[in-house]
Amino acid sequence: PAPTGEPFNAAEWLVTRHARATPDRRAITAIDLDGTVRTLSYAELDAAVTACSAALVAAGIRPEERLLLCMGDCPELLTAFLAGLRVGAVPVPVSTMLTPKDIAVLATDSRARLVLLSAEFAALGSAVAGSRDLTDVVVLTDGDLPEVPGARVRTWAEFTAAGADFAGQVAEPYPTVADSPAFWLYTSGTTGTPKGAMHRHGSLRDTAETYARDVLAIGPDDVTFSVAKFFFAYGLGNTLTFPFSVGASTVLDRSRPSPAGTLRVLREQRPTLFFAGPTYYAALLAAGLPADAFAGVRACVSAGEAFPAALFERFTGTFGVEMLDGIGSTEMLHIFISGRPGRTRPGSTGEVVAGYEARILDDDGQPVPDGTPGNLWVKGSSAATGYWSRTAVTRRVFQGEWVRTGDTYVRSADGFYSSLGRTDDIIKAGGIWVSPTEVEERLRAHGDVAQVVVVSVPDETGLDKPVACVVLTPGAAAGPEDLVAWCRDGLAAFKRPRHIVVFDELPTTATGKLQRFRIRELAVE
Ligand code: 3SK
Repeated sequence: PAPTGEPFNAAEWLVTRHARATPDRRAITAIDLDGTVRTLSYAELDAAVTACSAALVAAGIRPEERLLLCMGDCPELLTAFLAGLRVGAVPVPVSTMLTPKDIAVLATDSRARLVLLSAEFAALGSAVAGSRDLTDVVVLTDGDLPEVPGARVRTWAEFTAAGADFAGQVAEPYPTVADSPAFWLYTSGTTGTPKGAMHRHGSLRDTAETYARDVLAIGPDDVTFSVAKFFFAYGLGNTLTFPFSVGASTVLDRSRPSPAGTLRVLREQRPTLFFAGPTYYAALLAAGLPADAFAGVRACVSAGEAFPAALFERFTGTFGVEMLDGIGSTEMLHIFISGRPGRTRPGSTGEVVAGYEARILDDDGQPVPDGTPGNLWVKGSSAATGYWSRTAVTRRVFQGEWVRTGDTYVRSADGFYSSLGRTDDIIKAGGIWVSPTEVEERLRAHGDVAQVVVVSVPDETGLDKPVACVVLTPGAAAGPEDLVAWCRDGLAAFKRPRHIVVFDELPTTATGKLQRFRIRELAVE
């Protein structure tokens, strides 16, 4: 019997149908770490995806088994992701900014069968050793391979060559339907424990239609470039789903984002749609890019954190480019409230994207009138089906068709939504979640720290950054710089507090609970 539901395989939809219709059209322009540029047509990408699919089958990967991808943005990352979809497996792209310990947690939690690393992250191989379900590690390298006891370790070339005899088995994609499990993206919560948001094949098409087609009016001649990397939900849509939904092309840059590198991409690759977050737009302004840097870009898109009005106006005033702010989430896969071309308002995220519904509720779940802040909830078909193995938190966040965003918002009478920050204590810095609990735990492990609270404090451009408010132990020798360095060593670097504020004592309630809101006010002063 056929599987229930509309047959739909996202890899087939994103690549194979274009490889048939427009085989020679460019799909990817890839800039490697040494600056060399490679291009792939749709036909070449499709062939690479088919070869990788065969290699997955040869490795014994079964539908719905997880493939952990920890790789810089390069053609093989997109190839492996698409091949996973093609064979019905579940690729899990993970952050390249995490520590080996963090990656080991994700390999174990996801029960990954296969881990794929690009050369610059090869050392993570030893971190995933001992992960219970792991059988294979593949490294995109011509050089040395890491030792991973208990797993077969191969280069990308060895892995794909082993698929040669299995091509016949992947001539057709695995018969997924729109509702089939497709891929997971991890997100962290207030406690720092990562949650794997599980997404369906159909959701990729849904975000392409609601946002890329209806808001961006993307077409085959567009060229996308996303500073946000592929492992973010935001980057995945910008880099892969949106351009490939219409047979357009994407620019991949494997290196760490820098204003000089971005200027080179703008000049040499001429993207028409540019995606980043407010912290990066502020860095581009501060770097003094020439006023015509965005001359070839028809729209810049921003997401990840609220865009301060003054920064929005300075950026658009300096570069004369349209800026579309938006809010999405890992749970919703992409943007559901957005500015639209010709309809943006500085300081406001924008209007609800067609296909989604939003509502603002008070703490009792009752709708609040326009102009009154409340909790933002959203409904739309791209919502994740839940978090892997996390029932309690899934039930709190996914309630029927509605998803709790955790953001406090206010709606104007004419339908524009503005962010007032997070409803919980979690911090978003540079568009990336930082759990205050995790940073506090690290600081508490330092012998000179008696008490600590980590809060978000706006910097000079109005963008939130983590700041640690500490009480030191009597006779403590460590200074603020030592404590920042302590965090940089023990945590992923992006989680480190940008400042340490030393207090004699931290304010508490009558019952002795730390008053986070008051501590935040004091830290701002
Ligand atoms: O943070 C956001 O606003 C966002 C946007 C698109 C996709 C995913 C995310 C988290």
